[in-house]
Amino acid sequence: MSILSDISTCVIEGNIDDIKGLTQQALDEGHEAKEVLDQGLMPGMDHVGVEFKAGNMFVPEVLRSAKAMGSSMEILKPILVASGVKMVGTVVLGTVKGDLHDIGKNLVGMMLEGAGFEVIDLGKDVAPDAIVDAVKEHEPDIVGLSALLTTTMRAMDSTIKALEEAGLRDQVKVMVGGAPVTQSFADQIGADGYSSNAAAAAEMATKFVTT
Ligand code: B12
Repeated sequence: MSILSDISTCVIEGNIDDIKGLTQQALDEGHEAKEVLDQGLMPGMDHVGVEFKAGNMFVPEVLRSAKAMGSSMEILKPILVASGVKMVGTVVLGTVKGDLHDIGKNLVGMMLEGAGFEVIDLGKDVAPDAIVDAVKEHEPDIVGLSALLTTTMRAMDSTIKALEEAGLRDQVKVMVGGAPVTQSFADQIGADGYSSNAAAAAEMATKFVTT
């Protein structure tokens, strides 16, 4: 097996202990950082996405895979950035105001990074104005909003309205998610997309920037 498929296996198995060493070894052996990303990490994460969707992998395992991917990306990212490799797109991500749940949002962020996006994670309890400021500063392709409480879902609506008021709504796609959020709620507040899980969120984001 090649070192790149060993790296894929580390992602699939959530092998945080070995992936950094293998990533460094692959670079030392002359593989380009982009090659390690495209032929090592991405196929691993694609596999995880498929298995998660099929119900064969569960949240803790996906988190571990995403963490393994993140450890490798710590080594690759500075090289990719320095070599000018364009990320697929940029996403400003946050859990909305009043809401402190961030496990799902973090998972979405990791899957987006896995799909090649630069993720500006604003954290949790993020006010609409902070999203507006981040859109002005980072000019992302997509804004991702997470909410886990029926009481905080409304803050998604306020955030979209704040983007409209700032004249920024047409510049970004807004995708929403979190356990209480539904497609019909997303439609009602004028979001561009909704997905029920992190793998589908990354797929949707990719569609937003490629179509
Ligand atoms: C962990 C947890 C907490 C932790 C949060 C820790 C953390 N760092 O996140 C703590 C203990 C802090 C907490 C606090 C509270 N919680 Co709580 N919490 C949960 C719990 C058990 C799990 C949530 C979770 O992480 N799920 C796993 C993740 C992976 O799933 P997920 O978030 O849905 O994300 C997935 C998708 O929704 C989607 N997704 C998520 N975000 C996004 C964003 C985008 C853009 C997209 C496309 C997709 C997407 O992808 C993710 C991955 O597949 C749920 C119960 C449950 N089983 O859901 C209750 C729950 C959400 N909490 C609840 C409540 C009531 C509270 C409290 C009010 C309790 C209290 N009285 O203090 C506080 C509120 C604090 C606050 N202001 O936010 C209720 C909400 C009820 C409701 N209908 O509003 C729940 C449902 C429990 C219950 N049955 O009553 N909680």
